[in-house]
Amino acid sequence: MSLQQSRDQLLGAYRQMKTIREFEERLHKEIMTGEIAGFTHLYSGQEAVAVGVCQHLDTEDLIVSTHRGHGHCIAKGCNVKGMMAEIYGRSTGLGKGKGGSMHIADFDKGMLGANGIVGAGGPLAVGAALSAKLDGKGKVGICFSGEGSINQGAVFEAMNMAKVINAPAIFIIEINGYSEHTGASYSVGGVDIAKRTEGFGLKTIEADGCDYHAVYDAMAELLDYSRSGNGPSAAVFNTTRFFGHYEGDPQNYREKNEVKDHRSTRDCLKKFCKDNLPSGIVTQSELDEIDASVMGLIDEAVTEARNAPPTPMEEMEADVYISYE
Ligand SMILES: Cc1ncc(C[n+]2csc(CCOP(=O)(O)OP(=O)(O)O)c2C)c(N)n1
Repeated sequence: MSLQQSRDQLLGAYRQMKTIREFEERLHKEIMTGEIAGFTHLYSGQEAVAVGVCQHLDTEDLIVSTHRGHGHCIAKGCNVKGMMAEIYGRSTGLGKGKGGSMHIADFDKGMLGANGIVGAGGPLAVGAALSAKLDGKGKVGICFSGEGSINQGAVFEAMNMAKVINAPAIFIIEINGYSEHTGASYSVGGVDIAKRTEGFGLKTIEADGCDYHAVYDAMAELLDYSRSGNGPSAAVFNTTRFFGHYEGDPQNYREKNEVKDHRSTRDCLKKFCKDNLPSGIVTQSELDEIDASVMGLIDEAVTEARNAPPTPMEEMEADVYISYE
């Protein structure tokens, strides 16, 4: 039995997941046009994790993301048009077009940043958790990361430090099966990631990352634990990614029909509909309305980004360097 959620909560969660999906599906097409510079890593397929986690958070809870960060940004409330403009390198972007896909951040929303360095989020999240602990308002610092990051020393140190200082840090590990092009069964020694996090003394829950309700329920328990002064915790979610590691990845390392099969059997949006339509708590026409409004938003985001001015050369260095004198 899943935790009960109101109709508004469920519709809100569906809207977020659908927004992430359409943002990514559209970007996949737009990148082919050659108009977008830089590397992009799409999150499509993993939406239930970002949304199931962030549905519990407010702007004072801080999250740290990865190179595959669009889903975390949207779920945490970042402005979708500002994100699209950022990816297009426009002056209207959330980082004035200087960071691109892998450096989207919005401190006002408690989104401390995507990050191109695998594993770098761990120490940042512990810092966020320490500041939350000192503030004493029951807030948390959350580190999203893939199973590749779990082999990084910085993440081990972060987990250890979080436990030693009893900080409300929560490590979310999204197992999408691969680190770049290497299967998790090869790259993760011992394979059982939950045992690793438990080894650091973190309360750990494993759940299906393609099931919004499973993620939401697991997070309710972990947040209750970490917000109440019990220290750090971890969630290990099995999920899948629908695109390559980066846009342009030929994906020769995947089974021929793997993505097609996952799109038909492990799609978190389909699962959400299957779980919530039969009871009538949400209706197909409500979901259709959301679909239409999301498509409209993404269309506008792309058109506005395309038409926005690029960041002028003379502003390129502004906000990049800081003087401590
Ligand atoms: C410290 C560091 N080492 C290597 C890389 C190159 N790299 C970029 S993404 C990636 C794989 C990360 O895999 P995972 O953490 O599972 O995240 P996913 O891509 O599956 O979301 C690697 C090795 C990097 N960016 N930073």
